[in-house]
Amino acid sequence: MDVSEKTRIEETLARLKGLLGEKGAIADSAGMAPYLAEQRELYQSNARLVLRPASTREVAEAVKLCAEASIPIYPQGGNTGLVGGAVSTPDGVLLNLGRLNRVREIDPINFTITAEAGCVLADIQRAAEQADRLFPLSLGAEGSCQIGGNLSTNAGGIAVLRYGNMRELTLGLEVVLPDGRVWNGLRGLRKNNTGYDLKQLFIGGEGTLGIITAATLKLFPRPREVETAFLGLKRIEDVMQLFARARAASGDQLTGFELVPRIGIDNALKHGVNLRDPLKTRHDWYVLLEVSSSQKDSGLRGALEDLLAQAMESSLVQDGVISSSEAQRNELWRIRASLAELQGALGGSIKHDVSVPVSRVADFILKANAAVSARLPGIRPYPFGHVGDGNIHYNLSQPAGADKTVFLKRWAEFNRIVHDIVVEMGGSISAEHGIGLVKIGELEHYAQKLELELMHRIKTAFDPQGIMNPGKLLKPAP
Ligand code: FAD
Ligand code: 2HG
Ligand code: ZN
Repeated sequence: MDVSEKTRIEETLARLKGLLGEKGAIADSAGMAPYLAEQRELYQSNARLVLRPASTREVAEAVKLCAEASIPIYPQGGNTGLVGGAVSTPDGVLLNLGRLNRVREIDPINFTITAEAGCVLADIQRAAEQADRLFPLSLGAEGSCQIGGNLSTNAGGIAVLRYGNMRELTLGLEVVLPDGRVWNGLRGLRKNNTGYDLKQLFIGGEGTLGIITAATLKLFPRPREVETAFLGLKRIEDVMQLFARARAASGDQLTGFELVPRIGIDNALKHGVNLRDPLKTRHDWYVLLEVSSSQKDSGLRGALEDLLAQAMESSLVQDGVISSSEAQRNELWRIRASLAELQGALGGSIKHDVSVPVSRVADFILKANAAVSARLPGIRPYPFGHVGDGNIHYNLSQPAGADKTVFLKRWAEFNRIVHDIVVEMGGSISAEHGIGLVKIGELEHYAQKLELELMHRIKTAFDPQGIMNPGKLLKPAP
């Protein structure tokens, strides 16, 4: 770097501090540390400054200054992402959206909420509830992840089956582009056929095309009745047969259908706080099934009992419980939520957030289990998650007593085994967590050449300088 460039960067950093003030431009290492840590401890960020602007105008002006000095910008929400998407480098600034946290409008007749990107997901759920509406996105990190992060990763979670993922929940966006201009696409329209749907490029764009500052999101009628069951099954094939029956019988009332493996229950009972086995008998597989209705006295419980009685009669389901209180329901969901949090207790884990057509889920798990066990006897498959969407968190825990570092060195090898099976079944190597840094090589390996070419051309069209979250999702163009 020559002297004039160094001076230009120093001047820009000083102007950023002047623009954003003490609260909005953090330069000391203790203040920066929480933003520079990474969820899975796979990476350590670094940055010239952590920026915390408090308005769209401040984001736009900060981006404009960075663009003029070609300083890389790394957008960050709640920093709960699992693929290293919000990691920053020493030559850049990390731009955290946490202070843009206002709900701008709730329109109960249009069934929409317009909120800033830094709003925490759980706060948006609460704001909707106070207006007697439902914002349905729900996931384990909802107490800290932010709407901007949810949009940029196209987050999924436990209610996609009924309500769709973030892509389907979004009507409009406001975005600061990599040159500092603001695109106001905050429309609350269900129908709008005026050319390319630009918002979809930013949703799932992992912050590589611009910084989302606000969004208009869909709301739904609040459920008046919810019934939750925890069921024990013998075979993974039975799980998927049960799914088909439940969906056919319940239609849109089926809101959640989550897979829990026995290894997850054993681990939760050993390492979780105040968790109990919901069933008296042991089973290889469990399903957490939820149905809901926006009507009172909808006959939901009776219909669920009938479905389960028939499933037990035909030996599809071995045992089960339907929750009889909100407390019991929460306890069942706590077991499901603990799966991700507690897996680390089993040592090193290689994650695969994959999807296949729902009809191939059982086939996938059986084939992948056989393949990874043949490669490393004693490896502990830990498959769980949103199987009603065909999304399996096909995580692999190290063999008991094995060396964690040695196991994790085989990451790429196991990725290849599992992802080859996924792709052969017409599936996806990233169902809901995104590409970030972790899967960048895998995307290059599996994406069609034409897809990659089009993605690079989109990136260049929006961000010709390559300063917006560089090195994420796509490798920088040569
Ligand atoms: P961050 O981690 O801060 O950032 C994620 C990506 O978005 C980065 O690339 C970042 O640069 C970009 N970004 C963030 N904000 C903006 C913005 N305003 N504009 C542009 N780019 C931005 N994910 C699921 O989909 N389903 C689950 O069920 C689920 N469960 C989880 C459970 C646990 C316990 C944990 C730790 C994570 C889970 N996740 C899940 C992953 C994670 O919570 C989601 O990916 C979430 O959407 C990330 O939001 P965030 O605000 O933390 O984003
Ligand atoms: C979940 O569904 C999350 O619990 C986390 O998506 C998955 O940790 C994981 O692999
Ligand atoms: Zn998940």
